[in-house]
Formats: sequence, C-alpha cells, structure tokens
Amino acid sequence: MTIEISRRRLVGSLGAATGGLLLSGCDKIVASSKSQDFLDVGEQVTFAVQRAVVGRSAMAPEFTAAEMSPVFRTNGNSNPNTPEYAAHAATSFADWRFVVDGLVAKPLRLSLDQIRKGPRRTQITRHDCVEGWSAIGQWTGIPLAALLAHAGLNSRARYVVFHCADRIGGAPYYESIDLLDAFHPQTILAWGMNGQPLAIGHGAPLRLRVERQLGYKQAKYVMRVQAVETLAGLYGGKGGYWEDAIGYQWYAGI
Ligand SMILES: Nc1nc2c(c(=O)[nH]1)N[C@H]1C(S)=C(S)[C@@H](COP(=O)(O)O)O[C@H]1N2
Ligand SMILES: [Mo]
Repeated sequence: MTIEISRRRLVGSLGAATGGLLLSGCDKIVASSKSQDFLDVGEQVTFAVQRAVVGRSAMAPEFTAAEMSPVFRTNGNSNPNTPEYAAHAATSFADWRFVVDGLVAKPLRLSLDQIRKGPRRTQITRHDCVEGWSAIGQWTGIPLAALLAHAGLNSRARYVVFHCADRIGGAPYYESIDLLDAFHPQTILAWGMNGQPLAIGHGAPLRLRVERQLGYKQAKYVMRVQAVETLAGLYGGKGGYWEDAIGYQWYAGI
C-alpha cells in the first residue's frame, strides 16, 4: 500500500519521531551495559548514555553564512548519466517519485513538491572528504526522522539504506546508517544547497546529509530509502559502495 503525504501529517509525525528515538535509545543502553558489573543500574545508564548516546548523538558543529566556502567542489559522480535520470532532470523531477519502503507499516511514494512542503531544517556544516578536502555549505531538507515516523518504522528495523541513481564501475552507489544516525536531528535528505535548489552535481533531487560522518556517507541521487534488519545480502553486504569496493569503514565518524 502506498499513501500520499500531507504537510500536516508530516509535521505531526515529527513529535512521534523524537519519542521513538528516546525509547529505542534507552532499550539499547540498558541491554548493552549488562557487562559493566562494577556499576549499579543507574550508573550503568548514565555511563552508557554519555558514551553511546551523548557521544553519537552530539550535534556536528554549525557555521555562519560568512564562513561558507566560496566554492564547494563536486566529487565522485557528478551526474548519474542514465536515460531515466536525464528524463527526470529535463522536467525538473516533476514526475519523479521518492520511495520509502522495507520494514515500514506504510510504504511512501512522494513527489519532490510534497517533500519540499514538508518539515525542513537548514544547517551550515563542514563536509570532510576522505581524500583530504573540506568545504562548508548550507543544506536545507526534510529530517529523515519525519519520513521514517510517517512511514511507521517496524521495530525490527536496525538500519536505513539509501539507494542511489548512479553507478561506479557497474556497481550501484548506496549507503546505510543505523537508527541513531537516522533519527539524529541533523540527518536530513537535502533538496536545497546554499539557498538554491540542489544542483545535479551535488546530488539532485535529494541527497543525504549525515553530518557526523565523512563525505562518502553523504549519498547523492537518493531514489529510495529502505529500512532493513540486516545489511547482509544487500549488494556486497558491507553497507555501502565504498565499504564493499575497497573496505572503507562503515561507520565513518568525524
Ligand atoms: N550517489 C553518490 N553519492 C556520493 C558519491 C558518488 O559518487 N555517488 N560520492 C561521495 C563522496 S566520496 C563525496 S566526498 C561526496 C561529494 O559530494 P559533493 O559532490 O556534493 O561535493 O558525495 C558522496 N556521495
Ligand atoms: Mo569523498
């Protein structure tokens, strides 16, 4: 079943998304801190919260407009170069539909217009590429948490996979993150950059910004978001194009 989404419903689902994060985070903390016998339960939670939740969920630094890089280079693929993508780009993605599926109660098919009219977050952050360059840019997009809450994430879901329109050497580009990053407030699917519609070179119509991680996790040309229980069996099984291809770390924290 697919449903169309309204702004009101998306806005309403933001609160639910935050509640879900707190609950699932707490479940994990208690479960994962059992081995720390030297701490009582309260201390275990405090310790684990500081290490696992505060550490991982801390905000990435944000910058002022004056600090934005005059040039933000493109890297990796700067155009998927497929007939389907070219046709959508030629019509400003008017007939393109973004898919949210996998372990969700209600799979979604959304137009770019619906996504742009949903909740939005704008952030100025630094992008760090593993190849040794950085740039500060402004991103505007829909919080991934809002989309996942609206689709009704199944409790079996552990990861979110981003399927892209482009390939490298024949293999599809894809990436994945866990639920802590998926519900992080700075994790957005961006449709705007530096006050303009997202350019093709930077991943139009929609690209991931997961600001606590390196450049290769920032999937461009995201066509589909899939909630899964395990990354095994997906493409090369390591959770991302570069992870499969040359062993880059799946968790590329910065
Ligand atoms: N779909 C897709 N996403 C991608 C890539 C790519 O080739 N294809 N390259 C990655 C790398 S290594 C970096 S540094 C950034 C570059 O983003 P930019 O082109 O907006 O600078 O996109 C990342 N996301
Ligand atoms: Mo990169």
